[in-house]
Amino acid sequence: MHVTRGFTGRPRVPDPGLPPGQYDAGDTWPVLSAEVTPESSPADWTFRIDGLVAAPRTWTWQEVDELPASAYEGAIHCVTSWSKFGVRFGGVSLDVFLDAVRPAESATHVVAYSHTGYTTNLPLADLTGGRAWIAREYDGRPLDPEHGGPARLLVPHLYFWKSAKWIAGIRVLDHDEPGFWEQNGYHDRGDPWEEQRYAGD
Ligand SMILES: Nc1nc2c(c(=O)[nH]1)N[C@H]1C(S)=C(S)[C@@H](COP(=O)(O)O)O[C@H]1N2
Ligand SMILES: [Mo]
Repeated sequence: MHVTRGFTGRPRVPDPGLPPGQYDAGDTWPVLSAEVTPESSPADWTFRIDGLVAAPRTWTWQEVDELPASAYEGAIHCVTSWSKFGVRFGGVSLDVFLDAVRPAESATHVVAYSHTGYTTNLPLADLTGGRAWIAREYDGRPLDPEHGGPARLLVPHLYFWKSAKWIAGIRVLDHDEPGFWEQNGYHDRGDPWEEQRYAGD
């Protein structure tokens, strides 16, 4: 009997963990950087939250060591269409930092910025509820410099461009202020499940 190829084997059902238009990059982890990887060590790294907060503050690496650590295990989704499953980041939840600085009632958005000058904007709500981290470890090891080490923002429920590498700080605002990619045609929020890739999607 003749069997047409393509009708045998596993049906091509999309992976339920894969957002629309994404593919599984498997074990690879592409590096996407607009900047040259900076030389930055834990000794000179700092993280600041200011803007519309009651108690603006800067943390050193050692001060972050004192905060309760938590992990993210799951997937990340890049707008260039690769997704990576089974990633394991260690860090500190943004909830811990935001509780310390106390955002004003009027606060609605943030701009996250890197030590290199990269910026990305997010609704403040996307940084709360145990969904965002200052990540310092990957697979139990220090985060590689090319992946944003010593520390990066990690917001895995949004496209990965929101996860600013070499994170330096977060400015809390009462309005939305588009960041680097958002000023260059990318979507303001970037929800991979809604396929919010470009402005207007
Ligand atoms: N500082 C900085 N952060 C950044 C970027 C960048 O160019 N500079 N690229 C973003 C994009 S588009 C993606 S997909 C991820 C890539 O992270 P990776 O290189 O660890 O895969 O970082 C995001 N954060
Ligand atoms: Mo990306």
